[in-house]
Amino acid sequence: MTPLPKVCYEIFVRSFCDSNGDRIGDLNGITSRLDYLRELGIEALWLTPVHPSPSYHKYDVLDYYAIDPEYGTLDDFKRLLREAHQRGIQVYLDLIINHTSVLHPWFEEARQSAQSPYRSYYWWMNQEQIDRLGVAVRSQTADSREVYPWHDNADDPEKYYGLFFKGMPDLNYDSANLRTEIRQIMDFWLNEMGVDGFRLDAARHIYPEWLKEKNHAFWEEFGQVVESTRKGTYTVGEVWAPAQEVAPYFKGLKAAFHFDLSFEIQLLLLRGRDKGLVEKLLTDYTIFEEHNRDFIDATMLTNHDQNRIGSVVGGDIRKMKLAAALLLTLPGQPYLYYGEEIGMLGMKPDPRIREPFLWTDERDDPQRPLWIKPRHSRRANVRALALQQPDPDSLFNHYKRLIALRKSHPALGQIIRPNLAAFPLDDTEWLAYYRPHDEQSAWVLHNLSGQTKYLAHEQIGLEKHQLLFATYPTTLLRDAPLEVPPYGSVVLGYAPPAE
Ligand SMILES: [Ca+2]
Ligand SMILES: [Ca+2]
Repeated sequence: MTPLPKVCYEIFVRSFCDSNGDRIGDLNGITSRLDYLRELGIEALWLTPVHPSPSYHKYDVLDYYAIDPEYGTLDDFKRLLREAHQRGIQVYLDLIINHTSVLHPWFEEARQSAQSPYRSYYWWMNQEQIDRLGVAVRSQTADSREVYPWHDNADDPEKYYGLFFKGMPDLNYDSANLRTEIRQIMDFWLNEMGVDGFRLDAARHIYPEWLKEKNHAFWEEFGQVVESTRKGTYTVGEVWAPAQEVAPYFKGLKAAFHFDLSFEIQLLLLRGRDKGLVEKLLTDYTIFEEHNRDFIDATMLTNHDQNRIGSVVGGDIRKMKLAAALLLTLPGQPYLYYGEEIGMLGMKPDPRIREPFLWTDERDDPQRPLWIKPRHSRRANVRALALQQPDPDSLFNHYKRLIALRKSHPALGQIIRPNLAAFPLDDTEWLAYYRPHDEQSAWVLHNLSGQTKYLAHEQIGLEKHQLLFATYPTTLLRDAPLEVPPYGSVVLGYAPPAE
């Protein structure tokens, strides 16, 4: 079985790298940057949707068996996979099966007549049925602001359900034929194309709100189908909800994104004080474990639907370094969002958190996508990668060092059955925790404040330590207190006790 990647990377394909001069990021552009991703230490890629679609983000699919010509061809995709695999990088496909585009042939057929064989692929009701069920109006959720999810279909007496907006009709998994279609799509991508896993979009919405108790059974069956289609396939679900609601999805999906943690880390950085992050994580693990002891906690600072971490912390590179140190020393399977490693900035609306990657400082770097004129991540306020690579103090090299650290120390890189213990220090401007491991345990300390802080050796309480990592050069004299500059992090390794 393929090993579980220790550090993953989300690419918003349109904005990453252009290969053919149309200034739209594409698959060959990604392939041309695989050496960069390997240098950074990435072991898996999650690509945002690549199928033909009428939108710039492509989360409304027209054809599950093709690549949008803007991004390339199936052959380009195969080459990307081959080249990625040669570098020890897995590739996950973003599978959007909660809805299709309103222009997908299934829906175009379905909307023609109630007798269409595709009618049952979607949700249809007349106003009376909608009112009887009391589902005409929904409450907004973190991932959808749609309040009126029922949409008119010309002079059809029935409306169709589209949770996100009228351009994305929701699929109806009570249809056995639809389930067969999805099975064939998965088989194609796993066995004919050879992807390593799926990121499952909008997993918590697969059934509509009035039938949401059917969601968990759906994903359990899905998990079995994936496993029988190709054993060992990785799956990660987008369940944008509190941990309690995420937990049951681990019965069917191997991993789920930890949105709660993402927001806790952001709050921690804004407050400069810890309010029980480790305790919160330990509680979440207990909840997850009830459903699957081998759950994979997919962690991130932010993704393509959240304000970029660089902007959340007001563009302060020191706080971005602290954010990186938190993500990469806590348990879980971390996902970097492209450009985070060079300090890219971005605040909603959505296109503004998905701006082009800055490869070089050239005014008109031909590989830099230009589908949108950047407002946040401009050369004036984000140092391009080429400038950061030779600078040992750059954010990029900080990420690179942390990733290498995580990969080389089993205590830090453990994903299944997360090893974490609190290490209370009586001062909420510190965050300290312990990552126990048979080989070598690690002790992690973060200074959350804007002041240099000192910690006496007695407070660490353990004798045989070795400095594994420090954001800033740190003194570790036996007789002097540990000195940690503002927003600095320190990782110490402890050998197992001598027999
Ligand atoms: Ca292009
Ligand atoms: Ca749905």
